[in-house]
Amino acid sequence: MIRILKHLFFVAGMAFIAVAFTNAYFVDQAAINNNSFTTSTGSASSIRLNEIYANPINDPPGSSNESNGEWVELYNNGDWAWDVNGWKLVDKENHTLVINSSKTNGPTIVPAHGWLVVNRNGDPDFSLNNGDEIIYLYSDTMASIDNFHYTNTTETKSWSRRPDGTGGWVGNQIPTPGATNG
Ligand SMILES: [Ca+2]
Ligand SMILES: [Ca+2]
Repeated sequence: MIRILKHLFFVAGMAFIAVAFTNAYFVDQAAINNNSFTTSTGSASSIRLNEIYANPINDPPGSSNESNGEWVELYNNGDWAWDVNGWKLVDKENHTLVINSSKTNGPTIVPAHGWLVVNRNGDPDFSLNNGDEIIYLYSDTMASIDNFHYTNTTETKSWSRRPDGTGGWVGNQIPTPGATNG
């Protein structure tokens, strides 16, 4: 009888250990799967230049000052929000605008499948030429993310990717800062 009880305890113990290992395996697999999911969908390369508003009405009217009206919209193709604090916009003359809350007028997060507007906000160096211009987007570590070259603009109209984030660039668009293009 004692032998049978010992045998039963042994079997129950082995079963308990087996279940414990199985659970551990599934937990690890979930962690691994989750990790690879994060890596494949949360990427700086998901961020794109999406809309450029280079030719606003002069402020004040009659002047040539556009430093408070120009902006660049970013779009996030990914499934995870991305913080672009410290990222840089660089123009053809190699002038840099550092993206921070003073340029986004708030958080510096580009939501998943969402937009973030970066305003020039009076920056004295960086500018969006109304004629020939190349705008480059760099990460905070100066990784090249995206760029766009245009040769002309129309006052109060924008250059826009259509559709957002993935499409080609189209000029003479009605501006849609922080919202879908077109
Ligand atoms: Ca301009
Ligand atoms: Ca837009």
